[in-house]
Amino acid sequence: MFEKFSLNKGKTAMPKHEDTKSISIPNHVAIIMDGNGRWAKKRGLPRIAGHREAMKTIKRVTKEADRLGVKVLTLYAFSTENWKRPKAEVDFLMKLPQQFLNSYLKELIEQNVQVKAMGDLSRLPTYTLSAVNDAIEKTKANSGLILNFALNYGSHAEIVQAVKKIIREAHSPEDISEKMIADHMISPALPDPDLLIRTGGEIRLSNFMLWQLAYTELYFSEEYWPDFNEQSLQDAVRAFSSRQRRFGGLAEGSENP
Ligand code: V07
Repeated sequence: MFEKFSLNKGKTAMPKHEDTKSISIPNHVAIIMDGNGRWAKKRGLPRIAGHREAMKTIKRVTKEADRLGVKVLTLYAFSTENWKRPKAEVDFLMKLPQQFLNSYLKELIEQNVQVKAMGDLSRLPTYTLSAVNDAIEKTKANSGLILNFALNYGSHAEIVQAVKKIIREAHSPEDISEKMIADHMISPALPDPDLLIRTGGEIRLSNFMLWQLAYTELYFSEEYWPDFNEQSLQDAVRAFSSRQRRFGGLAEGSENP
């Protein structure tokens, strides 16, 4: 279902824009968009108000990531653990892809953005799945930023699914390699993230892309996701860039692995 493509793998891009000319831009940025409920609570609003605001942030950050020259933006929209939330909240969340796309798909198409999704999409309600598939279909010929939504995604589930696939293909143990495991992941054939951002102040990965984050720079922000803006993304990219500069001379993992 997902096409393969090569994206300057392992290297980072030169920035598209003047104001970030001398910094190295991560090709693939993945984001755990946390703090939406707390953002709402702080304002005396219901949690769902935070989720709604979160969609505006996605729009803002997608534009800025594209402007900076990021090639892939992966967003953790719904985890396999999120089903445990109150039913009313889950029902609300499942309507968000459709709402988001109703308001923004036209703009995404104009921006040449390519929408993708990763996760166990088969468990999503039909209306959610059709909205997502429609966006994937309508943007598949676009050649700009890839906006990849992790939906009903969990890293452990992804690894279990990869192992099942490999066993079904009846490989012998000697054939198993890191590449084979990587090739059987459900995540589309994207390069591994160069930078992971988690907003909302928690310092953990919460079952997100564990295999793919092995060498990724991690950046944790105290800001709640609805407060995250263009400047916040630039700050994260600058932090990434200065780490690249400091460790750039060393082969990956050659020191303090
Ligand atoms: C969701 C807003 C972002 C913060 C995290 C939780 C709530 C956008 C989407 C989406 C997904 C697929 C797609 C287009 C948009 C989304 C869910 C939750 C379930 F093709 N935001 N968002 N999906 N939230």
